[in-house]
Amino acid sequence: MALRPILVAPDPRLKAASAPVATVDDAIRALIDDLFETMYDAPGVGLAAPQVGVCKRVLVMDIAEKDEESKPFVMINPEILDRSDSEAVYEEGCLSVPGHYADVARPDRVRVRYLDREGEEREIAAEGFLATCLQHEMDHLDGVLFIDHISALKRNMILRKLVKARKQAAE
Ligand code: GNR
Ligand code: NI
Repeated sequence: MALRPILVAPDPRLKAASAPVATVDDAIRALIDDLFETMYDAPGVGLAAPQVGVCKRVLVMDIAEKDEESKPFVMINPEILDRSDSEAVYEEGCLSVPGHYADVARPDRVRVRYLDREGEEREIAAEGFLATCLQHEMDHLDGVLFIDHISALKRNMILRKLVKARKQAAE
């Protein structure tokens, strides 16, 4: 198990579409372990493989509150089967967009098919914050960040600040 560095926008690797996993093997399970370790350390409620520079369709999530039992989720090659017409708005953040938050509207309910850690096909119906997180993580697999869902003005302001912060950190 290892912590992996999390990429920060703007980084071309966060804009790329990730490739489906052909076989769920021990190498994929090792990646999953690293994603969980990195997500809990950050801490965050989700993490997608491209955020650590691995362009594979793998994500992990755990939206349990601190005082709740942890509810780890792994999804490999997730696909949205259905989305509701009704939307919900949540304030989103992203470990790859540190320090910035914005309201994003997304379908309130989604049904998703995916492979679990054993490579077994599963389906989940998610609503509320879980549905938002799931869509946020799945977006990463297509090179999409939450700031791509807000106005270009706000997005460019955030990206400029991230570039400036990176330059200052390098000094
Ligand atoms: O930790 C995270 N919090 C969060 C809050 C609202 C909506 C989505 C998220 S996901 C984010 C971790 C992350 O960047 N996952 O890709
Ligand atoms: Ni994110």
